[in-house]
Amino acid sequence: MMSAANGLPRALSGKILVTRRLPPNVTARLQRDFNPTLNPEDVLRTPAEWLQLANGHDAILCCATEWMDAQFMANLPGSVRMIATFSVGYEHIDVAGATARNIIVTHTPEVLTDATADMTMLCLLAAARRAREGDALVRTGEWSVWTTEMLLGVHVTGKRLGIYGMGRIGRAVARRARGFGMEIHYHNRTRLAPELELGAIYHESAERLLAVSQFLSLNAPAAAQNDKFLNEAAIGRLPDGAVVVNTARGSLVDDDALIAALTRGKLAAAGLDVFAGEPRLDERYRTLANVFTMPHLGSATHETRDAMGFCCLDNLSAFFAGKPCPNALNDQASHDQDSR
Ligand code: 8YV
Repeated sequence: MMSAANGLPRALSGKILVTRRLPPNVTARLQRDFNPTLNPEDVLRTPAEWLQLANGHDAILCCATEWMDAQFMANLPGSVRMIATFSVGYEHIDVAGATARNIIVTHTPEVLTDATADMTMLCLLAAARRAREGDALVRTGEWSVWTTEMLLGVHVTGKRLGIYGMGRIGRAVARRARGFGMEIHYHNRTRLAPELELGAIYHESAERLLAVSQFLSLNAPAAAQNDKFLNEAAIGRLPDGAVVVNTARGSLVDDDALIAALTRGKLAAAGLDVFAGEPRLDERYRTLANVFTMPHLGSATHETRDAMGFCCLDNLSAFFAGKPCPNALNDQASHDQDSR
């Protein structure tokens, strides 16, 4: 393709529709290198509104808050040739539909691995050590005396941690948990090579993993096969008094089953950073003392959010330069647990 005055291929003008407000450093580079339509007020819009706004744009830079299903893809204006999502998860995008229309879709793997694994450990420790109740005791002024029995939690050192989904984030959780003296078990579609497994114990079936998991961390993507993975039967297989952590997606959990198990004491506690239908969530989570909650903050550090934005921009730059996008999803239709 011939280059136009701005250095972009002639057929493309670098017009990017940006659906959410992004970190200042990312926005500055967007404005320097492209011709973006920004959303400085961070207005949430309907798919129909985004479709209308997309007219005349070459690319869309979106977040996991924008649902782009088959109908959305079918109705996207012909000008749109690429979608870069500011997330590692991409269940909100019909990648097959995009591929059918020759639209490239990219995501942001790797850059949020450490932050999300940190959040997993935060949720694990907070749930095990009753951080929610302890914090409330201090803040409400109800802490009047120290006793040997107050708010006793679940001991972490020496316990078995089952990791469901041993992709990048699952492995980063394993690295951290080893430092806490935990024994690592995992289930994945395929067994990892020894240099990635690092002594973690592989279970060919999720059922076997559940049976040994005194702690269970969900680190698999929101693929159809993982929908409500943690249901009544799965919870029934966990050892009594287990602690469950979810920093992946709310859709992996059957809320009724989890809440019932936490209420009747089958499970000791849960640490949840993600919820089905968030930011709405099952109201019972708000009042259960043994649930530690966070509002989907897994990747929420300054450094990580900048890196996620720059990852999107690197993919956009490659696309506009006519080069392969480093994090394209289109040719990886069989992504599963390993993709996070
Ligand atoms: C993001 C996430 O913050 O990247 C993901 O898949 O779940 C989060 O860490 C969020 O989705 C941003 O779009």
